Amino acid sequence: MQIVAADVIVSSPDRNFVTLQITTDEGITGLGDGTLNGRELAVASYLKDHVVPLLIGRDPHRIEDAWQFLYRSAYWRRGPVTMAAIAAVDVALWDIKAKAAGMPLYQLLGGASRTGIMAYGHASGRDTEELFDSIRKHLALGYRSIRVQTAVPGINAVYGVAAQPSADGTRYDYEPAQRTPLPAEEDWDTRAYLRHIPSVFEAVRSEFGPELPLLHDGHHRMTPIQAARLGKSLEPYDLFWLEDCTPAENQDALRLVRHHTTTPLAIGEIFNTVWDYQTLIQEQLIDYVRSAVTHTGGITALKKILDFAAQYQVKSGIHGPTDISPVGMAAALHLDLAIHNFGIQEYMQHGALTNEVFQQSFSFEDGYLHPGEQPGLGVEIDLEAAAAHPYQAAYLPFNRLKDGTVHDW
Ligand code: GCO
Ligand code: MG
Repeated sequence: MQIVAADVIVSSPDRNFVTLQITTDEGITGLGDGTLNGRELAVASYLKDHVVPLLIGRDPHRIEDAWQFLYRSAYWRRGPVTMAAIAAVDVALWDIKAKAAGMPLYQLLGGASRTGIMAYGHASGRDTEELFDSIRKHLALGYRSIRVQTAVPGINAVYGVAAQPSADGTRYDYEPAQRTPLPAEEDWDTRAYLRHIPSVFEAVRSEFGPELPLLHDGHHRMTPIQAARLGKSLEPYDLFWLEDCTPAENQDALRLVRHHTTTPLAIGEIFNTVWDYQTLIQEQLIDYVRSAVTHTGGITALKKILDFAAQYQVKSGIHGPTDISPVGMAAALHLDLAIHNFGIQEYMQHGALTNEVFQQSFSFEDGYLHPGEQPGLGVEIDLEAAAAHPYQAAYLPFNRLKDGTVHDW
């Protein structure tokens, strides 16, 4: 088999997506996701201008070789743009291989290790009442694990809270990237946040009881000692995990957090290779790997990271916000089903327009996802529907402190 074409499709149904479609001389096509929120066109150009010409004529079955070739021949290694582009190729090749084998992709990754994939959804509210309603709504949708984010008194707009006014005054509802010519400016106050959050979890536990797995995302905003304090103050509420408590470019920072708290820690949605995890995994400083297939060089690379993590009892918690396309989500679901050290899968749910562009065969029942039994990933793209929603510039927001200093968002 030979690759005869590779097309980069940038579409914006409910939001922007970068999709790679690889076509073979046998007529089998494969899809890969290269969406990098707020920087989509950089990946599209990397693929179109620098990668597609290298793919034509290659044997699509040689996935490991393609991965090593794209990673090493560029000379400039790692980084989110490069690794998202490699991921798009890698996942498209896995899709082709599984379609050629006539099997759902998870079968090629070792077969199912479980019957379903536990998923968590995003509940949020501006106050306790709204938060409780949101949790009840998620339970009614079938979620059995819930991430909890709330507004903080004294802060105007906080990451993760739907229904709050965003920086331009409209509702969030909750898609953080906004179709605006400039990134929206939000505000932040770590002391106010640290004072408020424990009371939120106390209220949620007393309303919903001790069983419900609860998660929380700190979104990179704390220093190590602040994160340590938060972890410690949340211990009575038995969190499933505290996510991205610090910006983890400096892996050593997590050692300090870990020494102070038994709250489980998850990190890595903005990491892109195993090298970002080396200390964190080897020293067991974290409990969950948050990387997406899409941002970590694809199934080939994320499977290796998770196999490495398994030696240290570190589990998966694959990133699944709306900026991972249905193609990237499907890739995650096949991996989730196959690996032994599965932890949980984030599942935020795409909008109706996105589901028109991407036909999917996964299911979500009683809190569990399953990728389905279609050969390959189980996702097809409707090119006409995609073309009807051309790219629209959109940016993630950013934060400033009260004195105007730019802070992590
Ligand atoms: C999460 C993430 C997302 C990111 C988004 C940025 O835990 O799902 O933090 O909400 O903010 O993916 O593109
Ligand atoms: Mg996160």
